[in-house]
Amino acid sequence: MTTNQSTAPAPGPIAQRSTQDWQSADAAHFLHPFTDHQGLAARGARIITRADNIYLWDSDGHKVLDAMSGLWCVNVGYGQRSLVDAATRQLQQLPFYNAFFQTATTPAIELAELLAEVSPPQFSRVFFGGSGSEGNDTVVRMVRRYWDILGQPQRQVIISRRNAYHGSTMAGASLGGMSGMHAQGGLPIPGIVHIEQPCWRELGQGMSKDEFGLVAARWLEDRILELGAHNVAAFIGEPVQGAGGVIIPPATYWPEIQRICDQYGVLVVSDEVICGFGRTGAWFGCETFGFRPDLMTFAKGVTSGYVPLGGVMVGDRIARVLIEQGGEFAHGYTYSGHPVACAVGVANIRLIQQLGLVQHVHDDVGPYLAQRYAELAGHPLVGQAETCGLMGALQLVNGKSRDGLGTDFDPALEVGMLCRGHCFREGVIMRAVGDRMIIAPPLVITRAQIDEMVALIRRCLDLTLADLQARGWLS
Ligand code: PXG
Repeated sequence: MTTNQSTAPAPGPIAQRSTQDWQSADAAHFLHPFTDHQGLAARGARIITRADNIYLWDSDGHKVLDAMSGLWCVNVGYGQRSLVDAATRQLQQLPFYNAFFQTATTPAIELAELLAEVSPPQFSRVFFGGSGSEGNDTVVRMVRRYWDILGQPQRQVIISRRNAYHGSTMAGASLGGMSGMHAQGGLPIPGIVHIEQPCWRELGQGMSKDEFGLVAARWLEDRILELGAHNVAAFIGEPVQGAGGVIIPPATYWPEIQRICDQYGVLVVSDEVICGFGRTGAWFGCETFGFRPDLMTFAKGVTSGYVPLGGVMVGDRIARVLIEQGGEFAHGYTYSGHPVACAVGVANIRLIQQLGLVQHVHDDVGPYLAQRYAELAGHPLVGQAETCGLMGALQLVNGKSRDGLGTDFDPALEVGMLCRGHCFREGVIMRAVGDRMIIAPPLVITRAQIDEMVALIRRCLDLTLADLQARGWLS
């Protein structure tokens, strides 16, 4: 072939293929992530065909409010022209070049500079990858390399938490604390251990939230002492656990974690893949929760999901050692610093700055969501309603109208999934983590759109309640 023109027949426009046709081709060829394919084939995938602002449309023209920002990533909302233009310009000028052999591209340099500007002051350098999982793989190799250079090669162990999510690669899934993931593929890899999560609802009964925050942080100290501080390389955590169900730690937790890590010389890694880029009402979640990490993993919101990009912000303490004493760090990806992804990252961060989205979450829509969620706490199915910035969780419980508190449903009933089904049909996307209904809408959402979203959520809670009543599952 001497031509770059494809000889394959062009796929027909969307209108020429029915939803059913897409669904059967999907079932025949596409293995989806985290999916039971027999169940999917029986129901058929929902085919999403376009989006604008905070709304999606499927192949049947059904409009839905995307209260999950795609997958916690479309921070600036859909249809932002400046991101599309940045990608188009870069694709035309230089679609790819690598950063391995004494070369760099201008978008990667520009994004590195901009990330240093918006990150906390200890960060002036970045290592790029293609996703959050790759970022966390980089973290594991980098912290072990750091201690090795410093003559402490036995400092290998990384401490994480049960019910954490840090990705799906071997290192990412090992750092994560999902037992279902560990069971598949012989994980965790050696040198990764887990402590309990700072979930007050599950583990803090009988204590105030602040008391529990200190207790939960001291589980880290206990584990460091058990392992021997000289063996512990780092502690990693999401400021707020996202995929684990929007678990918001007590205010006392992170400062105490920082104190403990400082005392024992353990590095602190903040996984900002969900919390970064304005989600909590600050540029990064560590700023909201008052700690000072040595490394920050990022992905998702760095490009608002328009193209894949991730990486690690490397604190000066680590960068200095790697650069001045380490020689070559034998690590990197073909797409480390991909010019198109980085050009979109630059346009995305500039847009967040121009629109003042971090302030918008902090001062306006974050507090407004908190207020509207506090009202939802009165719903007979809702045992707890919590928010942090533009993340929210509603815990569904049984029998609240009987005793005012309620109890958890039998997990086998999959009440969360029932509610999620009502949500999609009614036109709002929420995630169900067990019976915890979670949201993380685009940061561009307005107060009026929050009202619209909360009205839809309330309606879905009502429908779920009626459904449970009809099935005789309420006590
Ligand atoms: N860290 C955190 C905190 C994440 O939330 C990753 C790392 C991995 O990023 P990549 O780009 O490799 O996927 C994530 C990803 C869910 C869900 O169901 C959440 C994620 C991914 C897929 C599903 O909530 N978060």
